[in-house]
Amino acid sequence: MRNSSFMNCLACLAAILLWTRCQSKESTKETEAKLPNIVVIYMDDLGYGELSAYGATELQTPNMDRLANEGMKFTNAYASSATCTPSRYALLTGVYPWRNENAKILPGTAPLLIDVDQMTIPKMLKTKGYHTSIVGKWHLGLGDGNVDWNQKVSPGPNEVGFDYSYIMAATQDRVPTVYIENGHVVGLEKDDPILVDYENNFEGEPTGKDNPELLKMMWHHGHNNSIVNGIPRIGFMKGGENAKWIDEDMADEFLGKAQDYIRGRKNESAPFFLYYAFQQPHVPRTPHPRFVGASGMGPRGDVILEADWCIGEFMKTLEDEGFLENTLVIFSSDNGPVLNDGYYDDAVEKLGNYKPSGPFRGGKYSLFEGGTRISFVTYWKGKIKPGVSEALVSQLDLLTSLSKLVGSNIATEDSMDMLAVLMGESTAGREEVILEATTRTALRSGDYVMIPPYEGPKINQFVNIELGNDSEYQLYNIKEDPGQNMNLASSQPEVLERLVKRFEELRGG
Ligand code: NG6
Ligand code: CA
Repeated sequence: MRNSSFMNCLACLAAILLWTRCQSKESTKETEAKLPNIVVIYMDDLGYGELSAYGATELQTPNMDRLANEGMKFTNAYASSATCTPSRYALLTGVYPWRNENAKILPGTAPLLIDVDQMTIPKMLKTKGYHTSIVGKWHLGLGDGNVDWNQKVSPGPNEVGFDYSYIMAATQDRVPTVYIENGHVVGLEKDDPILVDYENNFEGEPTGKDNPELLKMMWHHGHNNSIVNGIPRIGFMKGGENAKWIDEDMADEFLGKAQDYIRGRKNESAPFFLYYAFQQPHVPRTPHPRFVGASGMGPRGDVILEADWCIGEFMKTLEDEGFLENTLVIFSSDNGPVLNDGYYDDAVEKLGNYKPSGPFRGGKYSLFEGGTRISFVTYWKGKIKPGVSEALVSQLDLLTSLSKLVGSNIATEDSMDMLAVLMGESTAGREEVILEATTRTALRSGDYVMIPPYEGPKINQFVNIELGNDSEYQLYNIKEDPGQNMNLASSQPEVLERLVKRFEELRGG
């Protein structure tokens, strides 16, 4: 009798313990469930003025517009650099690219630029239980600089925080022209290994330079090495026939992978992070036949419409899977626009009155505003009220701001907590930010931009873009003079002196 009541008691105790454990498990699950999913949609070379929501008159971008008009549209937001690799490095790590001397446009054979011990957005999110993924353009180097593309390619995105990766290694115009899924070249056949070299061609292989008769797209400058799908590329590649991507299918391929990823998260309790890095409108511009001629502006306009369509389809998937109200979507671009970036594709000829940089001077590669001032939108249905924000923000700030959003205290020195600003709850943006273009830097402070003297050409003749170089200091009030036409360096010497001093402090530190 006594024995059995003791047993009863024990059973009771066990039940209570079990119940409390379940309860606490439930409550962790609940807190986890409250963390939002996060999607970063990142365009490649899309200028400030290319969304109708940002003033484009010749192109209609209804899906990008929907994000901008139903979310918070930023008019004073910057990419961290006027080219791709440094911008992407800063976006993911929250570190200014000029702190890392290797953060410049990388060849397809470059080693991984991000240190495997370095903090990144996906790593930070993983400390809070996120599942993380990248689909699209990487361009941050892979491996140790001596990659065998026929083995697992590592370290890469999976070693710096991404649980899943489906990427192109560098750019659409650089070899290797293959997709890589979690370190493995997709579709590679054992008896047709891939060889890649950026210095020397492989014997007997045709090139854009020597075999123009094989080309369906002509090169203008650079881009005259190996030919893939009739398009001459940067770098030499041999083999891997079955693995080579079809350029015109790339948008659909990445969209499909992004959608598959979202659908696969449906029955998972962990929140997710997706970095969806588009390849458009970077060269070579290869719209799917569905979009050929759609813009009336040639392939460059067509691929922007194609990307816009992809964004619409992607957002539909988020909605269909029930994620829309619990997902923060951030839309932006890695650097400003360029028309002729190395191929003859009518981008210049069919431009008409269209202004890819919007009201700004310069474009990709430039220290003028057109290089780094980009469209930047935060969208979260039911959470972020539609509006326009003039607050100064940088893509650098995402790491610390998202960290705040998910209740982590991870932060970097360069990345500022702009969460309230991104959520549209505050207009208190940054006071200053350093701008970068191909290793040259300038300072934006308040309404002013100061560009120190730089040697070198004023214009890059190939791409026909003003680079911002001058033998004198340049000072502009970009609120009053967004086109940077009036150099105030001599009429406002006190402002110039203050900005130069601050710039030197920041750069020296
Ligand atoms: C340049 C290429 C340009 C583009 C750029 C990278 C030449 C002459 N030009 O070197 O076409 O590929 O690199 O663009 O090769 S980015 O957006 O990825 O930074
Ligand atoms: Ca780019």
